[in-house]
Amino acid sequence: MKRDSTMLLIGVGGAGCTMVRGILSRFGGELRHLLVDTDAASGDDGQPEFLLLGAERLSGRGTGGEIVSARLAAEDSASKLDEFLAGVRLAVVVAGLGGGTGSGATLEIVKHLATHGIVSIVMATTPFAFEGEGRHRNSRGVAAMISDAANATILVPLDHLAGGCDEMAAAMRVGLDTLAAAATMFWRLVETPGYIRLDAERLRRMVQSAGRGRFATVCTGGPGRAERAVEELVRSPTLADGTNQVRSIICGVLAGDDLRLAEIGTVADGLKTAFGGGKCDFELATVNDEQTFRGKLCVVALMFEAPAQQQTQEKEGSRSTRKRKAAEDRRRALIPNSPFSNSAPTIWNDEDLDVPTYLRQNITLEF
Ligand SMILES: Nc1nc2c(ncn2[C@@H]2O[C@H](COP(=O)(O)OP(=O)(O)OP(=O)(O)O)[C@@H](O)[C@H]2O)c(=O)[nH]1
Ligand SMILES: [Mg+2]
Repeated sequence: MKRDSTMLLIGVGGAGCTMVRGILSRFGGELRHLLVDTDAASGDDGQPEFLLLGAERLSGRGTGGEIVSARLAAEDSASKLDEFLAGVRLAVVVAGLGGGTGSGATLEIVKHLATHGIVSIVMATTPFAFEGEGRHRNSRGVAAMISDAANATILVPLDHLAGGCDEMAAAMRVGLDTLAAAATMFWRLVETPGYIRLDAERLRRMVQSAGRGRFATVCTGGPGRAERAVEELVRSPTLADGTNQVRSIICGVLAGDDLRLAEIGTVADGLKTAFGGGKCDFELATVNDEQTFRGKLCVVALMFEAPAQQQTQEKEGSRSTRKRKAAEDRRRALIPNSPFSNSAPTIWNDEDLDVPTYLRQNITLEF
């Protein structure tokens, strides 16, 4: 394992560990990584880079879908996690949302990383439609919290990753495989750089305030391959998901020795025009690897919607509007005929000062 890298790949929960194994076998070389799970079975292949979360609390049996148990287990094991973090500056956390561990432990791990100044990017799947409401509830409940805690978050619905599969078994396999293949390409950009580099520190700076993201990869070949790559990316369901304007794009072009400058230009211009409205931060890196990409042109595109700082301000704005609205509703319920019922509340320390103290503090007055 490459211990001196400042970039660490962390797989959380059953699906997260499976994805990391998929990335390792595709990458083929040394890659700094860690598998974490509440289920001892994820470490069964004797990987030294395995951390069992909450061993005393859960006895290595997993959480049975309980997010709270996973959060507590991750908190119990925080100091053990530290043993794997020496020198790490950027962590890529992969998980499947929907169960207990991938959802709950990911949240706590990302918060813990932040206390060490480690920038985190979470790449997680959200459940297939057929998985049932319980798993969707788990996923929805935690996704916003993970987005708040991580520097950048890319959530990919499994339905988008394995949309073309009819059979359930194939869909399950293809879903995680597709994300692992995409993440491997991304890793190659940093670890096996070509003529235009994307080093870990540059990536860290871009990810630091990136916010919500989307992610897609394509591979084409033959004449017009660059144009076709752009067309396929424009049609990609995982990129069509966004709701806001794209603010920054990280684009990787992976090819053999026949990569032409004009092709790089076609891909860069095509993505900037299609997704960034021509004006967004754009970072491009290439990998030239004749053995792996002979005759192919693969493009990995990562797009982020808004700087985290700005998102936070927007969130703060809507949060204070919500708080004010809730205070007004509370006041109407407490003192329905008050002359203040329809005026703006005076909020101090989250308390509505227009409501008498004995009502705010639930004190019963005795006459
Ligand atoms: N495509 C695919 N998705 C999977 C697979 N295993 C899990 N997932 C996805 O990941 C989500 C979480 O499942 P797991 O990773 O098994 O759950 P966990 O994080 O280990 O959580 P607990 O076992 O409940 O503590 C599921 O709801 C699925 O959406 C798999 O083999 N293939
Ligand atoms: Mg599990």
